[in-house]
Amino acid sequence: MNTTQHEHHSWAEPYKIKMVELLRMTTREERLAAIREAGYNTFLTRSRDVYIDLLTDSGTSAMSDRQWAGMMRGDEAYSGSENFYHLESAVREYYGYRHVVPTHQGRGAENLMSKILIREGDYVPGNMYFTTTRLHQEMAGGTFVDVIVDEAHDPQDRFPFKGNVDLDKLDELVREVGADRVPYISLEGNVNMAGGQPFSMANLRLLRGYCDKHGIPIILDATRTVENSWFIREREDGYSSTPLRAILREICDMTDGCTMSAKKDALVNIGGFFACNDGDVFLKAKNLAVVYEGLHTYGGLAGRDMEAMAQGIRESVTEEHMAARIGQVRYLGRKLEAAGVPIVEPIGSHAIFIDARRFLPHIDQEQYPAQSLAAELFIESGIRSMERGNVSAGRDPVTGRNRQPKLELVRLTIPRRVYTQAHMDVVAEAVIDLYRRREEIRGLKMVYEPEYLRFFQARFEPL
Ligand code: P71
Repeated sequence: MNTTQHEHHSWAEPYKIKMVELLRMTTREERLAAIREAGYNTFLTRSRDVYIDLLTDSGTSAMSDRQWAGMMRGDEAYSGSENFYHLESAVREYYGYRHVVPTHQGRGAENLMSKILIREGDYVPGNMYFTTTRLHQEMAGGTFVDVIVDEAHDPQDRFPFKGNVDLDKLDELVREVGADRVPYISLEGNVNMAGGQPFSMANLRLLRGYCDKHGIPIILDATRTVENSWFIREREDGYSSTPLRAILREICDMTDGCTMSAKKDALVNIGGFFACNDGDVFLKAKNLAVVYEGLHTYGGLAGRDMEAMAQGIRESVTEEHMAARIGQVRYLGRKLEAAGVPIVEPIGSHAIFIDARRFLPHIDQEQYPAQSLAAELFIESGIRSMERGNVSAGRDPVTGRNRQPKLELVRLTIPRRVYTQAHMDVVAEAVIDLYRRREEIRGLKMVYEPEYLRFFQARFEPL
C-alpha cells in the first residue's frame, strides 16, 4: 500500500493547495484581553483572535475540489433530493448498513438512537463516555456505565488497543441488572476521550459473541472508525495487507447500527447520519427525524451538504489520505515526546493529548489544571486547544460533586488537510516553551457553571 509515490516511510499530503485562508497574528496583550473576555474558556474565544486553531477536528476539515464541485450540484428539493440517494449509497457501500437517515450532526443521530432504544431505568454500557452521547442516553432515561479496559484510564499505559471493551466489566453489569435492562452497548471507534485510542477486531469479535448470547445489540459511534481501521491494519495480526475500506466494513458488519458525526472522518463542515439494519428501528428513526431534524431525506441538511458528505466518505477511506492524517498527528506527537512533554501514549489518530496532571503537578484537580493550561497556551501563542478533564466530565448526578476523572487532558486536535508540517513545528515550539515555564502557571476557579455540557460555556477566573 503505497502512500507516497516512491516509498513507504514518510507521509506527504496527498493533495496540493489551490486556495488559502490568511491567518491573523496577534500580540500577547491582545490575547490576554481576549481570554479574559472569554472567561478563560477557549470555547468562548473568537476565531478571529486565534492563530492556529486546534480546538477540534470537528467540522474544521478542508473540503476537496470534488466536494466543492458536488456542492454546486445540490438538489435543494424538500423531499427525495438526489443528493440523499448519493449519500445513502455511499453509506451502504462503505459502512454497509441497510437504512440511513441523515441528521444535522452526530448528536442529532444520538438523540434519535437514544430515544428509540432506551427505556427509563435502562443501563447503557460503553467504551468510555462521550459528552453528547452520554447526555442523550441520560435524557432518554438511561444510565451510562463505563466498560472500557482499565488501560484506557492510564495516560502512560502503552497498550495498543486502549479502546477495547472489558468483557468482564460488561458481564458484571449484565448479571447485576439483567440483559433486558441493557438496550445496547455503545461502542466508539477510536475513543475520543481516551486519547483517540482504537479497539481491536479481536475484541469486537468477542463482544459480538457475548452480545449474541445475551440478545444485546451493538451500536457503533462511527465518527472516527476509519481512523480506528487504520490502527487495526497497523497493529493487529492478520490485517497488514487488508484495505482500509474492507476493515471498516468488517467492523460495521459486526454491529447493528451506528450514529455518525460526519464532521470528523467524513471530511465535511456539517452533517451526520443515523444508520441501522433493523426495519422497525428505521421506521421509528424516520418518524422521529421529522420532529427533531427535518424530513428523513434531508435531516436538517441542505442537499449540497449531503453531496459533500457522500464524496467525503469516499475520500476518507483512501489509503493516502489516512496515511497523511495519522502521519501528521504523529509528527507533532513525536516532537513533544522528544522534549519530554507528558502526553497520552500511544499517540492517537486525531489529536495529541497533553497530560495536565503531569504537566502541572502543583495544581489541584479542583483548580482545573487542564482548563488553565489551555488558557495559558492561548495566551502564549494564540493556539486554541480544548480542555478534556474535570470541567468536561461534569458532576455526578447523584452526589453533585465534580467527577474528577483520571484523565485531565488538553487536546491539541488536528483538523484534516488544513495545516502544514511547519504549523506543527510552531505548535511544538509553543508547547515546549510553556513546559519550560510550567511552575509559573496557576489554577482557576469556576465562576459560572451552566446546567448542560458545562465546558462549552463555563467561565473562570485566575486564582
Ligand atoms: C470533538 C467533537 C465536537 C464536540 C462535541 C462536544 C463537546 C466538544 C466538542 C463530537 C463527537 C464525537 C464522538 C466520538 C459524537 C460526537 C458528537 N466531537 N461522538 O471531538 O467526538 O458529534 O459534534 O457532530 O454532534 O471536538 P457532533
